Amino acid sequence: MDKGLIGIAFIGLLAFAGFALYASSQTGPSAGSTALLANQQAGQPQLQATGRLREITVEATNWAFSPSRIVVSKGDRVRLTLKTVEGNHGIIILPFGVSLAAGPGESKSVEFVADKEGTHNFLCNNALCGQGHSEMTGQLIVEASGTQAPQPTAAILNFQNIEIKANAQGFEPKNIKVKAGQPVKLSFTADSNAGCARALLIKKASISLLSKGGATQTAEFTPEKGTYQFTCSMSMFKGEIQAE
Ligand SMILES: [Cu+2]
Repeated sequence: MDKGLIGIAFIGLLAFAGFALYASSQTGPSAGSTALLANQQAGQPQLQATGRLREITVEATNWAFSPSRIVVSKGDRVRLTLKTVEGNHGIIILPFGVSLAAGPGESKSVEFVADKEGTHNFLCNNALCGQGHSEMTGQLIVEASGTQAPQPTAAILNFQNIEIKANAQGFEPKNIKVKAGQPVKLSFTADSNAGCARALLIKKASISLLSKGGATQTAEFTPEKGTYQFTCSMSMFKGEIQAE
């Protein structure tokens, strides 16, 4: 009888040890140790950095980014950390697939390769941000690295000009038709009551325009056949450009 009990206890112990071993093999190393490339997350092929590693921390407060102007060179690998000092904030930089959100006292990081030259707006996209939300903007400037062939001038292209305006009711017009395959020059102007519609985002075309003080901002892109949704920074206001 005693022997039977010991046998049952032994089998139980074996089963438990086996389960513990299995469970630990499923957990693996901490997921936090692998930082995903933002470019990779967006489903694009992995990009090779040709420049330096730049570690940049942007502090978010109510309601500003510091620094609000970041300069890197084309080809740099950027390790960007969003550190929220107070409030709830986020940062999006559309051309590089960057989207981070952090609550009070939190830090979040992402890595990407700065492969697109130019001035790229960044914005807070956290819906919990609060009343100063539309003030939270900044610029990532990607400068040419070394000597490069000059870009062909856009003047020879035959642009389709479109215009979007923003006010407290959102965007106007909300439905725009263009020809696919022909470059579009988009002008965007927001009035002083536009709130979060001061930012116009077209994710599919990696465009983020910001109109402050009634200034007109422009962007150029060549649409493929399909629908290009545009939104404000919090996706409250929407519209679309149809390329046919
Ligand atoms: Cu914010």
